[in-house]
Amino acid sequence: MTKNIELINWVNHWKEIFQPKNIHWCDGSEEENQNILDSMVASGVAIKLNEEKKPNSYYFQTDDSDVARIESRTFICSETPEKAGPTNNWEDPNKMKQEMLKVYKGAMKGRTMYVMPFSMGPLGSDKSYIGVQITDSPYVVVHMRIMTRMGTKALEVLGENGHFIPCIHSVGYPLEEGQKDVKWPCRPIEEKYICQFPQTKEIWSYGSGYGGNALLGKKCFALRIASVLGKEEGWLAEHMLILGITNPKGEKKYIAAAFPSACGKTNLAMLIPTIPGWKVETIGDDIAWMKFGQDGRLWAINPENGFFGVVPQTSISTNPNAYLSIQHNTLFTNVGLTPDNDVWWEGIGYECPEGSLDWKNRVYDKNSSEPCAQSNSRFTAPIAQCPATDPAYDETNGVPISAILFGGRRQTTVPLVYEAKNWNHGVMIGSVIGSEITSAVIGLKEGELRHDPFAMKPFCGYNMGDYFQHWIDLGKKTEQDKLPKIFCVNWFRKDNGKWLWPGYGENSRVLAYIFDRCNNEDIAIDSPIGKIPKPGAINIEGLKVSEQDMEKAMKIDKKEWETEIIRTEKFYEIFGSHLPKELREELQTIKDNLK
Ligand code: SAT
Ligand code: MN
Repeated sequence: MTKNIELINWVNHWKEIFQPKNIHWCDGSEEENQNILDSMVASGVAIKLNEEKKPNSYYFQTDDSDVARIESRTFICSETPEKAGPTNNWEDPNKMKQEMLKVYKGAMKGRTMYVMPFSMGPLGSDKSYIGVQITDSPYVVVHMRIMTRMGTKALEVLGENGHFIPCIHSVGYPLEEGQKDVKWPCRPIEEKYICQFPQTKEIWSYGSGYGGNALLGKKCFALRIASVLGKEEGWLAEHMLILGITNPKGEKKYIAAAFPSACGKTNLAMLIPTIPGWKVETIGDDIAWMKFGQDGRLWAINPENGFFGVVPQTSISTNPNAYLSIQHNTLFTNVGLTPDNDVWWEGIGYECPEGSLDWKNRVYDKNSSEPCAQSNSRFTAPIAQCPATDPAYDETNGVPISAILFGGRRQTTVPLVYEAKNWNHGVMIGSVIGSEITSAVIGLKEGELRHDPFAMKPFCGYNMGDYFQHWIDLGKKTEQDKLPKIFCVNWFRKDNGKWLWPGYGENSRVLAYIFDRCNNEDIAIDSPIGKIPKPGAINIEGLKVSEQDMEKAMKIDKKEWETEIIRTEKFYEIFGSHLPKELREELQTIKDNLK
């Protein structure tokens, strides 16, 4: 086991509070994993899928109240509300701890308390961090084993004197003597807590067993807490995919990209280029940690070791690499189950077999208005088994980033691609990304823009205005030509209700343009909002996109941009004095350019 006194004391401390039946130190081995899976199958929590169709894969259904991250129950417990900023829920750290200790007391009675040491990032990398999560959920253990480097090896990296990020988790469902367990123990929504303590770098979670609420290495650690570490230590923890792209000459570059949810981040990370001779490989589909290297460039690692992806609409045609990644060694949650113990979901590419069960375990009725797979149903699979995995995904140094992309789902205004004139301008672009509301959302009108700065709105562990400032400040730490170039992309522009750009694999054409710009090829021209491709610079050979459509996809409409600027000014108001003056200046420049 471990000689790390801090860890031993910490585990003993929580044992007293949680009062579990026993303690299990996770070694992360194949054998341990199989034992835990077998016991979940025996108790009816998991179903082993058809060994011929989905070898070594398992199926889970959650409680109705436990199907997604719950932002209303996610708290940033900084010393003051100002430190959490206008985009976070703030709670007083001491008050919150008192409140949670009440529910934590005895919360693991009748259950096993698992202790999971894990590394976010390649084992032993100077860009990685060690965490230890305590949990009473075996579901969480088998998921953390895929999503992180979990077990003895992480404990070895921690060593005798190493420090770890403490992550506390309980589903909040103690079992009294003789009490029968339920299939998915958790608490009702209003009794769940997902708390980050930025000052002490702790994570306390209670009442949920699902996704980012419970797999604490992911959003809680790798984004909310890591963003604070990054601010303090001079690096970036971002909600970004990382991909490698190779041109026909064999030259390779790496790109990181941030998009709000439901904009196809996993699809872009695993894209199969349609243009001959180009190759895209995946380093990660969700999170990037970026630090300056000795050479003054930004180097990125993916702190995760697996994919936790949305299942519906994943098929061999929409995302072949994702589809092939989840044919074995995969955990499925809240999808449909076929009579021969295979999985099914909307958009899988074939009819639902008769007699399948939906995610609520009812026989699926094709005529029902409810889907068979829950809309946020997930697959969990190791990165290494994606056919397009980049060999550098486990590289301790990470990969040098040449370009950063920001995007959103915008039907109007934003062209297919444009380039920031400089770093600060790029920071401005990242600060105002968002998606238009497509169907009515409570409190927002259709067509209204929902801002999601840097796609970090639910994931920034401190004041978002200070986060913008951190980005600005980092841009001063190296020579300008060593910084990644920043681009804005929009695959979703429409004309008369019809998409102007085909998207998916064809996005490789835009990536190829970006690649060539990173080699400073003379293929861009100035526009009021940034640099745009010269006519013909994006290869549309063999596409059904006409020159006129291309013009519309690239159009910069003065009226639309005036509206955009008014929206931005209004949005910036919420940050008050925390908004960097550089962002106001960049906005003013665009305003002047449009005159
Ligand atoms: O549940 S997660 O936070 O891991 C996934 C997501 O919401 O992006
Ligand atoms: Mn995400």
